[in-house]
Amino acid sequence: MADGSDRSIKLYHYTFSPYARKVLWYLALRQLPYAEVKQPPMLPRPDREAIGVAYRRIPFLTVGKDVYCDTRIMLKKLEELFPEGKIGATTPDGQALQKLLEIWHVEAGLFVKATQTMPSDMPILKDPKFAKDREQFSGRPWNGEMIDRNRPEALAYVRGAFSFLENTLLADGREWILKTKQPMLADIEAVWIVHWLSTLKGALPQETFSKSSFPKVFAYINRFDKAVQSAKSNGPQPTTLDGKTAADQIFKSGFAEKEGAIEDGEPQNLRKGEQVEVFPTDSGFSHRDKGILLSLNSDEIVIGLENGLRLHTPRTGFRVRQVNSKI
Ligand SMILES: N[C@@H](CCC(=O)N[C@@H](CS)C(=O)NCC(=O)O)C(=O)O
Repeated sequence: MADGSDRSIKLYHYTFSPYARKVLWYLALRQLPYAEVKQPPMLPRPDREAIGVAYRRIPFLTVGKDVYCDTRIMLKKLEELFPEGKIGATTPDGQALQKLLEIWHVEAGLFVKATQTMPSDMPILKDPKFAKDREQFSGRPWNGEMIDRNRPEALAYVRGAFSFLENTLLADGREWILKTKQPMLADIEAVWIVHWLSTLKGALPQETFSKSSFPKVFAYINRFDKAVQSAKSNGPQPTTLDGKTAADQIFKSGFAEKEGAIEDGEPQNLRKGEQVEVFPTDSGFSHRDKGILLSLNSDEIVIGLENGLRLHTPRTGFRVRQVNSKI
């Protein structure tokens, strides 16, 4: 299947990752069959090394021999590769809202603020190994004093987000963001942070985030949860693979996609076939994948790894440049 038609999905993740949940919910709502390759919450992650991927963040997804890093590219590709019954917005207004919700959560910083609502006495935050791992990941100091200092501002920011959903998008009593009959991708983009925080013990003080202050948001979270649970129980159950079996299968697979090209009008002066490195610029930036540039456009960067796999990332929030370039 070298023609771009392999459709076997594997999700590398750990279940308490809120980013991973976005993809798990998507797969459940779409009732797509997939395998899970469970990962530890911190490095080392030998399963990732086994397929030659330097990108350290969780989750990442493979479809055949194509590796997708970052949930934004995963959801976009799952929509494209499995178009029948897709749940992405179909009108320009809906697409704009879906995209702006994604940008608000990821690139405009709601996720980072949400992580700062965790109180410093949470057991995992007290583990020195975890602290060291996350310092390396974020490039910022990670200790109790810093966590306590950032928390009030983060709570104010997150309260603003609850208030925004309560008083704008959900204000007219709609069930789903795009007024559809079922939850769509726009709902995944709208709900994942408030859902995550509502389940994270100790993150949201009850006096500020009560069900009576934000009745519509809490009802929406609950409604979404039920819809996912029902889709899960009616859909295919995921299989679980160990890293070695997953790697063996991936190397034997075909590609999910045909090879792309450099888009006309591409502003960076990079040529197809040259050696580049690709890495995220917001976190996990010291883990850099190197390979041959295959395709570049405003949505996506694709490189060919030495081991034959293709690695895809979104264009925004990532840097692609010649290896050893100072730019
Ligand atoms: N923009 C990325 C962010 C992914 C991310 O930050 N994931 C967190 C887990 S929720 C992570 O990788 N944390 C560090 C780690 O587990 O190594 C995405 O959409 O996938």
